[in-house]
Amino acid sequence: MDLKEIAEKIDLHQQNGMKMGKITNDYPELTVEEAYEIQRLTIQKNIERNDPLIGWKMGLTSKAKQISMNVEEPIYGRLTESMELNEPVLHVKNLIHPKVEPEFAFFINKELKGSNVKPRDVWAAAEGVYLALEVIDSRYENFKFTLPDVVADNASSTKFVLGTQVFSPAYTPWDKVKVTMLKNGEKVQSGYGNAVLNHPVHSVVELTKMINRDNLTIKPGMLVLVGGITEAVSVRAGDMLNVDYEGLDSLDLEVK
Ligand code: 0L1
Ligand code: MG
Repeated sequence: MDLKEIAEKIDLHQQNGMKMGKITNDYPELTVEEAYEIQRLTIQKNIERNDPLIGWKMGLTSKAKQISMNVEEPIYGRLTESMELNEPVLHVKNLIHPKVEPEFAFFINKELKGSNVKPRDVWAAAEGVYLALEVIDSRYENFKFTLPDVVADNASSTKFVLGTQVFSPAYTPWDKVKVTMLKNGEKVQSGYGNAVLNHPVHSVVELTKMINRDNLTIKPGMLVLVGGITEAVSVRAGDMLNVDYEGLDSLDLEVK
């Protein structure tokens, strides 16, 4: 199995929004560790195209998603500059079957590293929290995959957009924030921040520990998308999303 060759194939499909068969159809023995190496090699191609790494995302952070995939820990993906939308408009032309989920994004401005990191270390390193919408778009047919497949495909990362306002990490109990998503004026999802590993801060703790296995750290200036607060909602051209984060602000996303 040539991990570099697999990474090249995934990169091609990510860049062109083309669906593909599961990697594990061809390589059923693919391990999660090898899949993270494929992810790293794939994102290395973005970096070589002047699309730098700007942060990390956590996925499978809700108990419901972990049970549905029969896993006991979340997964992570890598965020590059081209994934960030500069305005709340999503163009779906080069996407396959996009879904949107409400999240928080922690802006980390002090290095986080090691296997013993605690919530208070994250609070000391987090300069701000943004309200965020993540667009996921698995490259696999019908959004169906095994754990190594989705890890290799960068945890379905595609696009994200942040709210304009930054919030102090300290004053808001992020686990208690109620989030309601409307699609074309109809309520489609709602949830609380505690859907993310009981408290979103735990997601940054877990990420730090997980990447430490490969001697990686969260560098100052990086963003961390902590995981979906509700189920992800499918979107298509013409849709309008309005997401209310009770007591904080609301985000809109126009789909074109
Ligand atoms: O951001 C996420 O939680 C997605 C993780 C990968 C699983 C999926 O694509 O649903
Ligand atoms: Mg997500």
